[in-house]
Amino acid sequence: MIKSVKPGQEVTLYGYVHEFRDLGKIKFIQLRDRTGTIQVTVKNQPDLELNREDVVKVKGKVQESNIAKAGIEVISEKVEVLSKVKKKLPVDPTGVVPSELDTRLKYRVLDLRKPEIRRIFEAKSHLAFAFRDYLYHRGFIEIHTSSIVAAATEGGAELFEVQYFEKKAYLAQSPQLYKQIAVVGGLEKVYLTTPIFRAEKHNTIYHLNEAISLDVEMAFIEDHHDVIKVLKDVFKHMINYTAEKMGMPENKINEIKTYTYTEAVDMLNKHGTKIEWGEDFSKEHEKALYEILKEDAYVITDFPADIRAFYTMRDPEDPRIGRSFDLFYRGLEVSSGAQRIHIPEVLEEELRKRGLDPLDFEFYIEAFRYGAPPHGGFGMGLERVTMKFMNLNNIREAMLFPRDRTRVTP
Ligand code: AMO
Repeated sequence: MIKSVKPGQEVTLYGYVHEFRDLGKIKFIQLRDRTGTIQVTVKNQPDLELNREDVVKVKGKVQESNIAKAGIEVISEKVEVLSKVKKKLPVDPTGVVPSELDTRLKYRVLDLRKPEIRRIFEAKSHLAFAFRDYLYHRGFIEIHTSSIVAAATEGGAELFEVQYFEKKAYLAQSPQLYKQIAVVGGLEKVYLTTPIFRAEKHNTIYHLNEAISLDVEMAFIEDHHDVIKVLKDVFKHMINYTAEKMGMPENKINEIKTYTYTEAVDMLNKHGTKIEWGEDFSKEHEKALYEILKEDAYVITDFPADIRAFYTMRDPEDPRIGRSFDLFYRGLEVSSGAQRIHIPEVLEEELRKRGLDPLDFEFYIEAFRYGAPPHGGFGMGLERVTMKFMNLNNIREAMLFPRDRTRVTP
């Protein structure tokens, strides 16, 4: 790796030709790998001809240098060409000439060669690792559930249909039903990092048609506040760990406060953004709330039950309210969750209320007929968190190969 070489070492380095200067007898390569660039001075290969982004193997000795930017250079014994660039580069991998997002995504293979683009995926890797690491060390079990499912969980309109032999099936919008069954089955505390699929037709900067969901589900809770505590702790750990690793201490967060939906509605109305109790937050409401609170992260709880998914438990004291919550990060909803209904008859009733047929959910409802602990959990969108952590303008930036209405390749 280029970053770790020291003067005096004999090295073999692999990388891309970032720049090539040919002065006849002497040639200079700026050799680049993902850790940095180094100057290579070539004095013994007069025929060597290179272009930007050719891939080479360099053997040589590292020495201090007055002219090289990094203060060291490699005096080459041999440069071996491993791959030649075959076409004009459609995206400038140095980023000096900017490209549109569409073009960059089409040529992601070149786009990724820019350090600032690679950093997005380094941050995403740290965020996902911190999520897993935190839960693993607290007795949660990582589970894996199928992406091919028979029923909708988050509203019927946003499903991708698949032909599953003679039957119709769907791509999972969420591992919701299965993480619940796993917990009720006795795994008690589980987490997943899994693709979710949403056939949302609209193109927005916050929606992907395939995203990565970080899911948690846990049994034997008193109410949703037990889950909110885990959500806050794991989220803080994800952000603070990643801030440390990425050298972005300004991103660290401390306390995450909780407000009820009713408090949020009051705050919005008081500050001139009209909203009726019972309405779901629009993007404008979310933006206005962020401007009022001016906090990087906060949790809103106790949404009206009717605007939440069918599996949300109602508050026994005020059934208009669902034991539910959302986490907002830099003004964007990044996670949502709830205490779940664990009484089969109540589940059936909530399904019917929403015009859904309990028969379609029989395998799920059945799981609650053999003793089911009170339980709850949440799902968190990894790309949304990455997007806000890295201050990106579009969620597509946070997905290596994003799927949207018009994009299924690369
Ligand atoms: P929900 O539908 O709110 O809840 O999704 C949870 C989180 O997943 C992310 N997300 C998305 N990210 C990018 N593009 C999308 N199209 C997209 N859809 C969702 C968001 C969102 O907050 N089963 C419940 C979770 C639970 O209760 O455990 C669920 O799926 O960050």
